[in-house]
Amino acid sequence: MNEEQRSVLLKSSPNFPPPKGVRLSYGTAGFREDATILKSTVYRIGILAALRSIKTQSVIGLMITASHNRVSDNGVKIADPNGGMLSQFWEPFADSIANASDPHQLVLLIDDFVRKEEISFNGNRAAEVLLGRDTRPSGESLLDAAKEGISSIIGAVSHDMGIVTTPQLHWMVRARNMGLKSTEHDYFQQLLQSYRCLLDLIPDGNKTNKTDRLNDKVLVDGANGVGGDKLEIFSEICDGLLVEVRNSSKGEGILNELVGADFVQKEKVLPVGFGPNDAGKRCASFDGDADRLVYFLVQPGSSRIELVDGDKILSLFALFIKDQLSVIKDEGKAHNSYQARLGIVQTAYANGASTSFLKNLGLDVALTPTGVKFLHEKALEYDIGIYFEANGHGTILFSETVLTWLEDKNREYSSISKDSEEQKAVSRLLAVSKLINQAVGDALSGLLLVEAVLRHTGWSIQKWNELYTDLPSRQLKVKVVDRTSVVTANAETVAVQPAGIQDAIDAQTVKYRHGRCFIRPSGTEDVIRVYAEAATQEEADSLANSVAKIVDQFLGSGSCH
Ligand code: 16G
Ligand code: MG
Repeated sequence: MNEEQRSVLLKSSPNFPPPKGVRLSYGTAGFREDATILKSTVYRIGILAALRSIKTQSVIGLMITASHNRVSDNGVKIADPNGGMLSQFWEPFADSIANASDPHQLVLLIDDFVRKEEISFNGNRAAEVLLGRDTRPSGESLLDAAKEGISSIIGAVSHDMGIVTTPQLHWMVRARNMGLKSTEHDYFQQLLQSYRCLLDLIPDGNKTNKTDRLNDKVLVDGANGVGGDKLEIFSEICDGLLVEVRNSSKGEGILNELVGADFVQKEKVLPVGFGPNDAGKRCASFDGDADRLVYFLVQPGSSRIELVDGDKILSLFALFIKDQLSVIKDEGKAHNSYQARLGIVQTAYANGASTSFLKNLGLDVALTPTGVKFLHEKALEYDIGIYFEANGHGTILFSETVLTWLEDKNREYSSISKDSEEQKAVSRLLAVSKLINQAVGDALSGLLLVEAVLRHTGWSIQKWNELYTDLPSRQLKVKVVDRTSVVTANAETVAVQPAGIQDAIDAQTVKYRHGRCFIRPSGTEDVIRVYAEAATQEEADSLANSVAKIVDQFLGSGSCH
């Protein structure tokens, strides 16, 4: 780093002093804190984004959001050149600069890192960062801090994409780096065309007339955030989609307060804006930055809901993709030995009933630790990798190889068997690869794919929900002195530290029918999480409680929730 660069950094950084007495951490998905203490962090992550852009010689994304957290929080995360999460190798650098106590220490850390990573400032290669933010009121001033950080790296420029969903920003970064059209308009057009393509290919027997469809709209809870707003814009240009958005950011409600995918999934109660009149209807919920999607059904005469979670969405998608692949496979056997490898990726939180269902379909199911970056990485190992967390984060990834194969097949069928079932299956899979966000899980595109698949199969949400019955489960969190003293292995299914704790957990678990239980340190809160599953709700509750007590005994005093 030359003198000029050093002095630019030394000049701007004193305007962004770090908060005192707080240890900041990039965590599972970026920094998240009370918005009032985040300016210095966002400024510093702006610097990181510019450096990452120089290093990768690509466009990088910087998103200001705290997802499903309360409105007074905010956060910042980075989208890498392929539209995925920031490389884990850069996370320690993010942590260290966020916590640098003064400008000199900050510049020292940057200098060191730049040298180690061999980031070259020569050649005037400009860094380019796309900026996005959700609807939080604190977003605007944090955006300014990000811009300051970016522009304190000489030659770096930022482009403000405005208020967007997290997946939109990831999509834009990926598209830019692939040399594709990358505006919000382009995003909507891609969704529109691929969604229409899937509707055009619905088997004749399942095509519904317009009157039937009018009675079959999907009701969407937008968490009082950006996702509902974008869905409203989209539904205006998409006449094939019948949707009623509730809880958009323009209403009176507060972001994520008693609404949104996280609330619905964790509490299993109706979000604000939904009531008894919605009983039996197909409802969906986004989280605050629209990268999570769950569906639900309103129970007659009750505030409880029947949750149709990420596992069920995954199962619906897996069935659909598997069916399409089987049509193509049969045709191709004689002269083409290629078989697309379809893989499913879940975490230990996936309901055991979903995993059994998927395995019974003959599918390959892999488990990874919690957090999109782990699932995404694993899904990339397949030709078509479908990943979902139960909480509604997920997408379907198509490899270059499978896309080329599908394009070839499409050409082949066009000349020998146009409009055959085989060609339709190929076209459907190509449409899915364009509809579903290839960068990261996306509630809006996920919703469109669910809607298209339900219309394709002619299924109601009730029928979909009956694919399998969830095993009763319970999640608890236990406050402990030091959550890092729990170390897990085998995709968080085994606690290897503290010594002896897993044996104690196992001794409880075996007492319960269909018992399954694991503990893990949260990546976003200072707690140990407990997950338990068993044949009845009482048993799941009892197992979770007894394991929470074990955690408390092993890890010192705390309280269970
Ligand atoms: C973050 C993760 C999510 C994970 C959750 C777990 C992303 C984009 N988000 O929200 O995947 O399920 O953290 O939280 O990776 P926990 O570690 O507090 O249980
Ligand atoms: Mg989110």
